Amino acid sequence: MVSKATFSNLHRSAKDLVDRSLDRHVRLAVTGLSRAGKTAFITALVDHLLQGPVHHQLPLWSVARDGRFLGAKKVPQAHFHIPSFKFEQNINSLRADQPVWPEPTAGVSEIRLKIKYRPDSLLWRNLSQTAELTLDIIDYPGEWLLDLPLLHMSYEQWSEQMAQSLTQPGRAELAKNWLNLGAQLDLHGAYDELQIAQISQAYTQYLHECKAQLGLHHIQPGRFVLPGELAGAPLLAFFPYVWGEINSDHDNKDSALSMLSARFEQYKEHVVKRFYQQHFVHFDRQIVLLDCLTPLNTGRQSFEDMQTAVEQIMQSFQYGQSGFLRRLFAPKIDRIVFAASKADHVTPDQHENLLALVDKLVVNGQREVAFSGIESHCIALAAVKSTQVGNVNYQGKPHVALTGRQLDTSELLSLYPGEVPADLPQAAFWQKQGFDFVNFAPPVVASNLPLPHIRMDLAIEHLLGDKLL
Ligand SMILES: Nc1nc2c(ncn2[C@@H]2O[C@H](COP(=O)(O)OP(=O)(O)OP(=O)(O)O)[C@@H](O)[C@H]2O)c(=O)[nH]1
Ligand SMILES: [Mg+2]
Repeated sequence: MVSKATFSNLHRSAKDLVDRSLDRHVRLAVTGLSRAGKTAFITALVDHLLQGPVHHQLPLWSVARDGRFLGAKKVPQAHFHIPSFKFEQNINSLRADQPVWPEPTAGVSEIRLKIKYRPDSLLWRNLSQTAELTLDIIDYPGEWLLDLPLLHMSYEQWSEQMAQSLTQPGRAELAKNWLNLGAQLDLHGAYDELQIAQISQAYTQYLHECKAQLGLHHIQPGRFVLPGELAGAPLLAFFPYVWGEINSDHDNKDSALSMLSARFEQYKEHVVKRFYQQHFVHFDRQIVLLDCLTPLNTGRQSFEDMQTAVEQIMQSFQYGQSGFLRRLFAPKIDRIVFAASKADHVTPDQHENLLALVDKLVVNGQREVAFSGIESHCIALAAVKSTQVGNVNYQGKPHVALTGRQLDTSELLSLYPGEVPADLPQAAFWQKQGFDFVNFAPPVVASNLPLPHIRMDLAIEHLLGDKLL
């Protein structure tokens, strides 16, 4: 006889199965700061899935390892108003006779796949031989998450913070043109559209220079350097007032100050909030790609800036404690992967350190992320492995080294790039500056073979493994 408790267990597992059968749609968001490797990651991921189960190139993905992955196909995306991820263009570049990396991208885009697999559960097998998961992959710039703190700030507070940031090394020098132009502004006088547009352009130029010359990513407002479809809109024609105290007591509605504060408020409302409400709210899974190696190479300021940017990015996933965030959007993300990208730039003996470094970068924020009910994992990966590992003889002894085609010259190069610090680098690391980062061209891959990678399968397992049971 079936006891009451057993019956209730059976009932529950049957219900779980029905729920699971309905839960066959995942929106996977891929983000990271500029050049972190988002486009390469998505292109490689989609290519692996479209290649199907033939090559057994994904042993750490349980569904593929167990022989349950049956294949995938590209289907029309869900939202026709969102630009399509340019998969064909990107994969043609990577798989060309002389492969090149995909073009940089500036905004949000998406692609939809259907994955066919054989379910794991015995009970499921009785119900259906195969199942399908609809996977939407969304690419968006991590810089857009850096704007979140603006929502808590007034124009005055933001201006004060930006004035302080000018004291950081090298910034005031790059800001010279903007500072000179803005010094002529009569804040309480009637606003002059042309003058505001000119000073805004100079401010935007300054932000671009911070990115290009100082390797900085923590740039506000984020859309000024990555405007996407907002390029040229008056919504982006404002700047912080850094030429003295702001006294708004006796201000009038036609003043430059009123115009600047109004645009700042509209930016918060129509750009920052809208991104969370239209996009972020629908994400189920998230991978944040972190290129730790370029800032290690560029220097201390660039690395510390990335660290601040990462802390800032993590705030968007800390809604567990923030009533404000939960009111702004009803988040659903339940898993995040923090991935050190481009791991093929260091020798395998350094992968452990690279992983430890990512761990250290995110560890503080991770506690809050866990409090939001989000499971998180750290990994080190290469979307498209562009180097080979071998030995070179140096001073009569064999040393492990990487060989790849240098991006600029296309020439083969063997080098030992140096040691990755396993902890956030201290002063001594910067003094000896022992890291030698070289950009490599993508490898030449025969059209019938999968793209070589490092731990893409582990990334897929963390992001989707449980959705394909
Ligand atoms: N060696 C190696 N280099 C990589 C890999 N992924 C990306 N890169 C390098 O990093 C650059 C940027 O990669 P993208 O995928 O375009 O990065 P992104 O985050 O989409 O960049 P934006 O669109 O500009 O924000 C590439 O042009 C390559 O030089 C990788 O797996 N291995
Ligand atoms: Mg891109």
